[in-house]
Amino acid sequence: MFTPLWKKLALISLTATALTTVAAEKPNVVILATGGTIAGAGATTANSASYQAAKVPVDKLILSVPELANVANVKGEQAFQIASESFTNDRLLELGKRVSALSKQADVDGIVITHGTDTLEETAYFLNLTVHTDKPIVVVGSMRPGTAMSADGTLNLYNAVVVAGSPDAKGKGVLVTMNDQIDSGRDVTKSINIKTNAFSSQWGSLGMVVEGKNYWFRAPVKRHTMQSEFDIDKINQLALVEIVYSYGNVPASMYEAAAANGAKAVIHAGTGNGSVADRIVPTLQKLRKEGLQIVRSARVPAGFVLRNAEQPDDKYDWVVAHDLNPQKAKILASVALSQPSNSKELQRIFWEY
Ligand code: DAS
Repeated sequence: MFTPLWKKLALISLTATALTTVAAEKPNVVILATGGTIAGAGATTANSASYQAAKVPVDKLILSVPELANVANVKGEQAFQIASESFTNDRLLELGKRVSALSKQADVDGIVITHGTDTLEETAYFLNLTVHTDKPIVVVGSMRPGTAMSADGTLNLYNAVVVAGSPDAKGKGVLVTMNDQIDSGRDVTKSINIKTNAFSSQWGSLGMVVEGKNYWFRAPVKRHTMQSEFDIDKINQLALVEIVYSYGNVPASMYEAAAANGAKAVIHAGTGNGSVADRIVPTLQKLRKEGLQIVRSARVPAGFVLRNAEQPDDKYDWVVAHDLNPQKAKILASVALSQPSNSKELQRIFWEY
């Protein structure tokens, strides 16, 4: 049966309109890939823990999850291709500036960053502190490579794109979607190093994402993104901050080495509630007098460090990291000390962020 040309043309333009309308209805989400296990590849499907991270390029990652097209118009960008234990302050700045630039584009509704899990919590907190946008920014990784049986990266990435394209995820700070949870980039930490439920927040997740729908149960109370006094577009160097992991018999030389290395602050990953051995106190007092900021965090994974409890912080002019673990405290101190500060200001910042 012959179809007249005018009918064919009408059909084509109708389909094009329909597709454009559907595309226009879907959010525009950019996936910035940095590497990690989510881009990893193992020799066999049985290799869920032995594999090479940072192998699969972003375009292949997107192709491996065709369902992404049902929830968003997705574009990929390869920022880096590294395992995240190899992140540096320079990488953080480069990534943050790119995220900030993308967030300012009118044709970008949300941003996903695929990332290794080892330092994912540091990057997520860093972006939470410095990117001035209320658009959803979602950091996502995986514990198994995409080549393994029951790989978790596929659904983690799908969930990340759903959340990044969700208007109800706006203004909640930087988010992390792992294992169906939606966590705050501030609170989340990698607490298990070999299971898919690796990430947790001691004050609880913000919500869950299930079958493409977000379920929210709480909102962040600490300052972030739009309410932050720190702006990635104005930061060109992060302050050097070192962490000293404390233990019975820890020598004072560890703290002296941090100072000699040019650190602006040392994060004391203390035993218990950030306790400091009596033989270490004189060294910390000397270093404090020489200008090094002393921040008491704790090697204990949960709780928070109390100011002036067992340690006279007021008397020694020390800062407490509140509930931030040592690696998060390092991120906050390196951002805060990228501009002139003092211990009173630094303590305020640790209460507020
Ligand atoms: N080496 C780890 C990393 O890149 C692999 C991972 O878990 O993503 O953080």
